[in-house]
Amino acid sequence: MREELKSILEKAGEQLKNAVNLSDVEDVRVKMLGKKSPLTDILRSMGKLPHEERKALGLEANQVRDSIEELIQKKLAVLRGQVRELKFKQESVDVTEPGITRDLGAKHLITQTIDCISQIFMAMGFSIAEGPEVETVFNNFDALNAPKNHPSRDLTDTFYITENTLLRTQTSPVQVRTIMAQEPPIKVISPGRCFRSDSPDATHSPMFHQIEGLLVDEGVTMTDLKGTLDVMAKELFGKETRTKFRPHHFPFTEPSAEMDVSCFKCKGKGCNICKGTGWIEILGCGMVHPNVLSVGGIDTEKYTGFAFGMGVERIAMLRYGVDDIRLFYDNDLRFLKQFK
Ligand code: 2NM
Repeated sequence: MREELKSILEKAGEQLKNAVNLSDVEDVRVKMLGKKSPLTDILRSMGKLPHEERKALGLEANQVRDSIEELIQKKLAVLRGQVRELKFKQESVDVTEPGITRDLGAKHLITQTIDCISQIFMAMGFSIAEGPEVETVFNNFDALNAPKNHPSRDLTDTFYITENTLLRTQTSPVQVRTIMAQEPPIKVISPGRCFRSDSPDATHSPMFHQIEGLLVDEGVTMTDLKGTLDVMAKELFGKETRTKFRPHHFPFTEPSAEMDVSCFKCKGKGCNICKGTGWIEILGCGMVHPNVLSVGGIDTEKYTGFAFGMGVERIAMLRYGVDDIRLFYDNDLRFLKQFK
């Protein structure tokens, strides 16, 4: 029987060596340690043996059983390791493989320009005010001190919806709403879409964007206006940019001015961008007319204010070297993708 035990252990070792998966190992366990295995037969038949022999053989049979169990556990560990490794291989990602590049969208050039200018003014403490694109004639013209016969009111220049409503021709009606709703100090800018009945050409579009600004407080003067807009010009076109104010006329400001910046391309020497003058006109501005402040019930003896307005498209064209305003609205991806 000792021989038999030895051969059982050898057989189990042999079979385990040939096992290739977990179920093979389970088969070996049933065959070699199960109820119908030769080893169980031996253990069962030992009852008939004399006491001493039974003890010695029992010990050996148990050792064989433990050894087989140990071999099974070792084999299981090896197989489970192989299974895990296979799974790792199947699930692993080759990080050196080239990625799938997706065509990302981007903000429109006009939106980028508005964001940039808004950022400059927000850094100086201005907040953003918005209003409707369909406005009242009162907010768009009357409240802004525009004479009843002012040419900008003409049907040929303005898109009227009814006798009393129109598509705003500037974003100043937003400042009018602000004046009527708030007490000084007021410090807002209003970026937004405007409409004028213009035939499209390289510099005109019937839909365009403006950013206007308004500051009302005690003791506000023209120097505050010049200082604020000079900061903006330097942020927008570079630290070395100089500014110059020329007298002008608007119904809603008195005095009024236009601001030029020194040409960022030729630094003032004269080139194609500044048409040889060294200067580029970028906005209109002035001290808010008392008639406008009065619309909001603001005490014009106590408060003064400055205001300014600029065309976003014009600034975007200068900044990005675009020579035709229509390119912004053609939705040609070959143009739009250049500025991602
Ligand atoms: C400009 C030029 C000068 C302006 C005035 C106002 C208001 F509502 F406060 F009176 N908002 N914007 C203004 C002043 C706009 O655009 C060329």
